[in-house]
Amino acid sequence: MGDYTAAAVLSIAFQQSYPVMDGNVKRVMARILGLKNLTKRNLIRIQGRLKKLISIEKPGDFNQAMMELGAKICFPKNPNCGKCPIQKSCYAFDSGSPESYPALIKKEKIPHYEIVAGLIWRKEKFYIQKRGEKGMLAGLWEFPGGKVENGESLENALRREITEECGATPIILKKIGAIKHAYTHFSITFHGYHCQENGTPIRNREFSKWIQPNQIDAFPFPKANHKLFSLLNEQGWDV
Ligand code: DGT
Repeated sequence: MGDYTAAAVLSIAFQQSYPVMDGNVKRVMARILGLKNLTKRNLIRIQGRLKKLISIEKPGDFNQAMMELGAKICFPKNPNCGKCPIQKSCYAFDSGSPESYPALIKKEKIPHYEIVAGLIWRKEKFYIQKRGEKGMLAGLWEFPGGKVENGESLENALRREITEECGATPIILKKIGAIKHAYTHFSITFHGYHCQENGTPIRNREFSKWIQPNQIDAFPFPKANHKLFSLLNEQGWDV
């Protein structure tokens, strides 16, 4: 049981003076005390203050009131200070800029890419290639493909990428599916396709192989590819 649930149960069901510290209560207290950042130290200060404030007779009511104050009046944006019963004891209200307490943590926006990649079949085998030893997903095996450019259709992007990488344009047979994956610095939607050679054999490179589905475990692939393998295991690998 987490601290939050434990405090809620102890105070509401057993009338014990444990202050609840959910997100709403932390915000309300940060505003009352004028705390800009919810650092560990400030959270300890908040807890200390709540322990002093909490009603001995009705700790459950106190906790519920604090949580509701946060949920119904002391909103993260546009708090309804006019309706707040403790407006007079609030540092943030006094400051004229209640929203600045606590300061909102700006989430860094990470880019999202649409990625297309193809399993190019030659009889019962498909083509894989090894990524370079430097950079993202270094040394892992992958299917030829890459990022879709602005305004480009998925299938055109797939034909373009494979032609660039393998020196031959494939025939696109069927879409396997799309899966989402988040890396630390960007996220992708990965569209996988069954493809086949179009007369011209695709160019083998130093680090490329033709393998069967039952060999995939022998080659390390990026996480996104494992999600694609799960799809293929469900729907069957054959086209
Ligand atoms: P770049 O173009 O310098 O950004 O180089 P890459 O290879 O990192 O990027 P690109 O354009 O090939 O984009 C593919 C992204 O998708 C890359 O971040 C790796 C990831 N990925 C995961 N699995 C696969 C796969 O099977 N094939 C391909 N081509 N990319 C995959």
